[in-house]
Amino acid sequence: MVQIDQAKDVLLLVDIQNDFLPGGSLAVKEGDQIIPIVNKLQSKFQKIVATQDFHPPGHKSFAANHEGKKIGEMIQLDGLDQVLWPTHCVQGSFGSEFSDQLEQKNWLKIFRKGLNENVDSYSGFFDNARRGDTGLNTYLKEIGVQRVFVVGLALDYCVKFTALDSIDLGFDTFLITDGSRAVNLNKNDDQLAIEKMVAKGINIITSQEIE
Ligand code: VGL
Ligand code: ZN
Repeated sequence: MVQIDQAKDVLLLVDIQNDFLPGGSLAVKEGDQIIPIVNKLQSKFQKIVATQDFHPPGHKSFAANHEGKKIGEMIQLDGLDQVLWPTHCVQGSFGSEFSDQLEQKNWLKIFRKGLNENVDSYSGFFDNARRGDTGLNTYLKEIGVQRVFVVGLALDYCVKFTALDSIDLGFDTFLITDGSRAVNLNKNDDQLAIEKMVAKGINIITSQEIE
């Protein structure tokens, strides 16, 4: 079992937004099933923060913004490999909002990402080029956080990159598997994501192990 220390532990909710839920434009299979689990977890933490994918309509990760390109195709964006996504989480749209089933009343702060249309931003800490910083690292350190517990969508993109940055930044990091689901553009992406996280020293646990 993992005992929560209210002073040092934070629950980090990654992109639990309508577009990543069934019916959304970039729906993650069974994404809605994490919500009751995440709500129950929230009752165990005093420190809770959330990230929000929040793109301008012209964001270059959208296939619709590249003539003749299809969803799932790879392009080069400022020297980085970029997979093209359906238009999602556009600033101000319903899809960009958090699920109304998600308890939101105890959140300390929301960190938005993906605002620069020229670079994608999977991690809640930095953009994919590692130029832009959301302020999440500084904030967590300011409030005394030492351990980060990550849940959300999608396991093989934003959850994975957020957890990898978290451990790199010196936080003892936990991925809560039943509080997360993967896109699985390629089957087994969820397994590969977990293997990568384990290799970096991230603890893989279930919500049942938290007391
Ligand atoms: C995400 C793809 C594009 C995510 C965000 O939240 O995992 N995936 N934008
Ligand atoms: Zn996005």
